Amino acid sequence: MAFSLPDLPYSKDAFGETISAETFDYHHGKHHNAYVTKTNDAVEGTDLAGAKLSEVIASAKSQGNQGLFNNSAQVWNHSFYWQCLSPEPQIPQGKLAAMIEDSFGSKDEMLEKFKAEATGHFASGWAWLIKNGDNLEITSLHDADTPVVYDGMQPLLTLDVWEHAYYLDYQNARPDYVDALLDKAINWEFVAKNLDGEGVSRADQDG
Ligand code: MN3
Repeated sequence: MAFSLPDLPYSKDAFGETISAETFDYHHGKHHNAYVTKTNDAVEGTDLAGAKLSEVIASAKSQGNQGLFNNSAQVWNHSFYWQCLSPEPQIPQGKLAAMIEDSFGSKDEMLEKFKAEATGHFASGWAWLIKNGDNLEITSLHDADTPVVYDGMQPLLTLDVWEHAYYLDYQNARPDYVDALLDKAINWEFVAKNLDGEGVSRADQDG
């Protein structure tokens, strides 16, 4: 067995101009797929062959294997990101809505903070809404770095802020991409599900 490229949970043209089919062709079909291929090539014939994706990421980190860490973490990050998107606009409901109010004051304040983090993050990386104990927090991580390897960072929601995530549709206008997705393309049902602390498992896979 080896890792595989997960199918998108919607059709590539489901988001119209917000995220074009061409972006999915490249971002999912080329970039994400390349991370899968490179991870498989790196673990083949090693004692990590057959390990779960999350185990490969943690092992690469502890061994200081930056190449394997980058590729395997990007497999997980993208697998999680696709699930954070919904072609049908949603709003946070129930327990998630209450926790957002407790942690940020209001949904709008949370979205403003998330936007500031995502647009202000220098160069490539990922913006995150995470659960830390009973609090929700917003942060960002550089390059391929991932909540998978941090205690106290239970992943709820991410936006990819690498240029390849938005360049075809928004060119260099990262704020427009972040605005558009936060406004009409977030799967808040998926975000709410991750309040159980099992978010890492939702983008994990067997090797
Ligand atoms: Mn990406």
